[in-house]
Amino acid sequence: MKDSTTRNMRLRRLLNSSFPFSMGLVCFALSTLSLVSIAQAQTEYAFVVTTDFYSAAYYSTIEVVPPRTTHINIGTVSTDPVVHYDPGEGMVFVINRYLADNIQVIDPQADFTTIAQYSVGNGSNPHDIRLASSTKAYVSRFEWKTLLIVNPHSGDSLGVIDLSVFADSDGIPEMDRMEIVSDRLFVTLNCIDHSTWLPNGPGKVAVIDIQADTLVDCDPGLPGIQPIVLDLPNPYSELRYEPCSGKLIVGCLGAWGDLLGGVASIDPCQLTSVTLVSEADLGGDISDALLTPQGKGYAVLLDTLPWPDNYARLVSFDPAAGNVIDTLYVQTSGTGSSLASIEANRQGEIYLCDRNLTQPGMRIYDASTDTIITKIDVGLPPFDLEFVQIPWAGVERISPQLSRLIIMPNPTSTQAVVVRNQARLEEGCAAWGKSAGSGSAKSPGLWSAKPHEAVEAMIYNVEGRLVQRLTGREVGEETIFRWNLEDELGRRVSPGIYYCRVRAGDNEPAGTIVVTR
Ligand SMILES: [Ca+2]
Ligand SMILES: [Ca+2]
Repeated sequence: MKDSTTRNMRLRRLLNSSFPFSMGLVCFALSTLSLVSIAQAQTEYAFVVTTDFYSAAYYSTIEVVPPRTTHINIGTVSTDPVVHYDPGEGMVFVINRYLADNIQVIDPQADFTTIAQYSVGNGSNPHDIRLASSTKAYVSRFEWKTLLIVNPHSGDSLGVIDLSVFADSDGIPEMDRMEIVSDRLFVTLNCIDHSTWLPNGPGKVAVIDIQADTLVDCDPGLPGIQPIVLDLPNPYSELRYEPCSGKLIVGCLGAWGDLLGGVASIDPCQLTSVTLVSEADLGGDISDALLTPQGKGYAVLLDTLPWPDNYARLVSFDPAAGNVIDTLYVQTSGTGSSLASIEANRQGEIYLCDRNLTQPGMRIYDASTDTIITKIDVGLPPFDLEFVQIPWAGVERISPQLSRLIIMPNPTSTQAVVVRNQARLEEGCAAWGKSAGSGSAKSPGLWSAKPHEAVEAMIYNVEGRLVQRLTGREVGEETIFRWNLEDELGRRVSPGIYYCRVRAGDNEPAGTIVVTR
């Protein structure tokens, strides 16, 4: 316990001293840049759930920066758990699935203790949770026809949304993983036969307006309300938003052994999908898949050879060419071993849950070379993980309407860039705008400022430190910010995630910025 107590004290000290965003503290913030690597070690973790699937299951943490200190078996979870981390709330949510049917809330800033746990319906088999705000969340329920709306902290029910209109012939759509992009919730529907577990038609994605809690019609040309219909059956993996391409990515399994699945890319603006790569291209059944910010794919596969000669492996792939680049690992330890989830972090590493029967652990790979860095013991076989960052001091929850901002190259200059907002789905990928006067409906959900009022944008790194301040330039009714990707000392920033906060009148909307190479 001494280690974790010390860690917590360090965290508290870091947070207490962390940079309220005022002019007077800019010099202080810059003078502490040399402490960034230490701060990272104290503030970023892999949160891992481990399970033997029948009698014991725990959660553990790995500090992301070497020496990768671990804290094993911090607390217990159910034997069928998956993890979601909400950066806005700074909370870990463990979805305790089959036969447990509850959500467990874990606070990273309270030494990763469980602070709440609530049922979401006996026999409902919850599969995922997403927060629309600090008081409203959605829980997908695999066995039931209705998606649950709850208070994410108390579990108080706020209602349900019926998805049975999208179900296959058994009446249950098998709702699975979710993601929110702007003001829309995307819910994968496996659409499998509930008795045979085989695909019963194509996979689907239900789209829900999180303001109105109603289904969005993805094909207005047809009568009734349509979901996004995938080209592939059984969307099985985690549903991940890839901010650089602005697409949602999901691995589709089809059936085990059929090679009819693949990786689907979903456009959350156009409400369409395409197949990036097929199971036949990759040569195995897909159980997980992701894209890195550099556009490289990773997938966990299982050979289609008959048992006991079928082995799991991790491969990297080129989504543009549709072929395997490298095989990073092949599990050869035989019966009972498997590979579970993968996750990428902003340090350019891929974590792989290795459920080797005799030597389980977390395998960590360098995505630039596709070589292993290390394997770490986390106790029982790991099953799922999320990367946890302590919230950046002073930056409030990201406004849902401004949740995704992308730095786009400016065609007239190789250095200058424009901050653009991809969140306003109704207007496509328009530039950040402000309304011409307070209360104008021109740009709902953005901000209002008087004409010609100075509008400032502040760029922060993930530690909450001010990196740069920008003055907006009015172009018609829009304000354009240009950032040359340098900090206030003129040094180019490294690729990664940054947070932008706009100061305009009384409003301070904030959003995420992804800087690519
Ligand atoms: Ca079904
Ligand atoms: Ca398959």
